[in-house]
Amino acid sequence: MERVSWESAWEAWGEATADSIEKYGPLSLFFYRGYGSLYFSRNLLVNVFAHMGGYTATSGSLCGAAGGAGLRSVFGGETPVFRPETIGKRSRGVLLWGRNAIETHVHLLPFLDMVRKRGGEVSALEIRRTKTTDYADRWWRVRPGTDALLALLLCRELLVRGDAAAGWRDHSQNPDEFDSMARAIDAGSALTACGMDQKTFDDIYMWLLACRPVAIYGGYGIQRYMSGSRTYMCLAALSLLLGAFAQPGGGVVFGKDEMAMFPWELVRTPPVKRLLPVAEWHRTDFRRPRLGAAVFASANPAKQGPGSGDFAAALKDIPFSVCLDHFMTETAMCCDLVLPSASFLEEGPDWRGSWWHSYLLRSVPVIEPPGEALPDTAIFAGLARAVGVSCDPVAECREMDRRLRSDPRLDEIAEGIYCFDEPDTWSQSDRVIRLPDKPPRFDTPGDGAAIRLVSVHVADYINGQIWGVETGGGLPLVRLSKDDAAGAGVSEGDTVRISGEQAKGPSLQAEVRVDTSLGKGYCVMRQGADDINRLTRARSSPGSGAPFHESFVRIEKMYGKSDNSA
Ligand SMILES: Nc1nc2c(c(=O)[nH]1)N[C@H]1C(S)=C(S)[C@@H](COP(=O)(O)OP(=O)(O)OC[C@H]3O[C@@H](n4cnc5c(=O)[nH]c(N)nc54)[C@H](O)[C@@H]3O)O[C@H]1N2
Ligand SMILES: Nc1nc2c(c(=O)[nH]1)N[C@H]1C(S)=C(S)[C@@H](COP(=O)(O)OP(=O)(O)OC[C@H]3O[C@@H](n4cnc5c(=O)[nH]c(N)nc54)[C@H](O)[C@@H]3O)O[C@H]1N2
Ligand SMILES: [Mo]
Repeated sequence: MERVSWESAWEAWGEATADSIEKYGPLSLFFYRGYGSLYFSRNLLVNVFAHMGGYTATSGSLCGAAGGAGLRSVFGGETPVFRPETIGKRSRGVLLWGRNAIETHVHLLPFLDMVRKRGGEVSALEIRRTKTTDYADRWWRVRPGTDALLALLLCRELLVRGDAAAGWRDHSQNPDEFDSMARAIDAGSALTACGMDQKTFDDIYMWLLACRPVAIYGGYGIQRYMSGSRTYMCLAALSLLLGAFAQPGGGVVFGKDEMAMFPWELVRTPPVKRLLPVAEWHRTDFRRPRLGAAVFASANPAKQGPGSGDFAAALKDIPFSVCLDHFMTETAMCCDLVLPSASFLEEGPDWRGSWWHSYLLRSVPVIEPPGEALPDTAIFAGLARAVGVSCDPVAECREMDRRLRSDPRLDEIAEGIYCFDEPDTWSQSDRVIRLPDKPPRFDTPGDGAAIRLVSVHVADYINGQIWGVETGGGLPLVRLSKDDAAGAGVSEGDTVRISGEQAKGPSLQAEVRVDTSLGKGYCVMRQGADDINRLTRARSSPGSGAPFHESFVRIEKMYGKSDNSA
């Protein structure tokens, strides 16, 4: 890396951009934007490319795209809203369905306390013991990737026993279709596929009946499977049968549109545009027609994207690449030009919505950016100048600020804090939704040598960011059930090699923890650990999601614990 001035950086970037357009057309400009920053102004950056004739961007997300798509398909394209206040005031039961709230979403705790103070209960459905299962009043274990099936089995039971909420049919476009589909499921083999015994199933069922209205608080892990969007459709169906829309406090909670109040009219429609699925854009077949200049902003796909081992090679095929970040990330290391971005405290006025509450924040700079760092809007304004297009994201951001400040729907309740009256979709008594019409495909657990790799979020990291976190310098840990540890001939403390499905594929070393709370056939590691995404497969699930957990690995012993210490 060589230090350059801003002027020469913009000049090089501008030249590469103009060159790419001339040789391969505007679709050769690639903009990969992640969620490192949720500032509204980030939506305006593409205007610079729209002025140049078009661009290629990514579809979906590495995060909640699959689940979100499932819920939108049920709600006719709309993202449903479930306000946390409704949980606190109205829900009697909260089922944390694969949501490790105590680890990743502690701001939910005051609302869970409110539920408990009113005599309600909190339960969890998990594939392992977590801080959240310890916190919950009770928890049940399900086999990874079978939640859609379990939800449908619960629907079937409600229908067969006549326990479904009165009037549920009035809230559905296709009640008959759903009813016969659910009843047709073979309960015995489906329960085996879910890795559950009848007693556990009955316990969940009775809890749901006793704790209505139930907020099913879904997680992100449960949608990192090929069935991810279907899982959320089935959770919505279960909520409906339990009485959602009849009484506030029941429904599915899973993020919401944090850009709901953004003035979308400020985003220019490009003459041409192409979307590549975010989880596998770097596969060769997706890069035709070719990409000539790529920009990565607020994202670290070289570490956080599935199949990350192929990222560097894909970039070698792109003549010019740029990364905007605060840090020298794995992605930045692969790029030709690295541009220092100001952080959220150093820029603005800018705005943010939220994926869970209904407030907007207007943020102003409180400190100067260090060194020569600039806000992303100013960095893109420099590119526009270098290419000679008249587009200024800094001015557009000011216009956005002006519009939002004068938006009559927003009420400033404290300095920089605005609230708006966001309707709670699940509490609307006139709602009609579309239920899933096909059962999820399911297999019965086999005893293949390869086991599923599930990676989970942890409080110590912020996604892929572990700057400043003490990792101890040791090997990453891999958690295995007793059976799988015995099957691989390893025990607690051993060092193992974990390799992907293909022979000679990438591998990494890890230290074994035997976790008696796990079922057979899967292992658990922390997401954000170095190289873990070399083992995950780059493919897309419906809704352009990233099914990280549909990856299988082989585990071989390298050294025993005592060899290690010796
Ligand atoms: N401190 C901190 N907070 C964070 C983050 C962070 O990195 N650090 N990341 C943020 C982001 S971007 C996200 S998306 C969220 C993620 O928040 P969560 O959804 O809570 O996190 P995950 O670990 O992805 O998944 C939650 C749980 O799902 C379980 N699970 C996996 N597969 C299955 C399954 O098939 N069925 C069931 N029932 N359970 C399953 C896992 O064991 C895991 O405990 O957290 C956010 N909050
Ligand atoms: N194996 C596995 N992989 C996963 C997951 C998993 O569970 N398992 N979880 C997935 C999930 S849920 C998510 S959300 C993704 C996260 O994937 P990414 O969004 O790619 O990951 P981050 O590490 O959060 O990277 C965001 C980057 O943005 C930078 N940044 C922050 N603010 C700004 C800004 O204002 N401007 C600019 N230019 N940069 C900024 C940060 O420094 C950081 O480097 O990871 C996914 N990857
Ligand atoms: Mo995420």
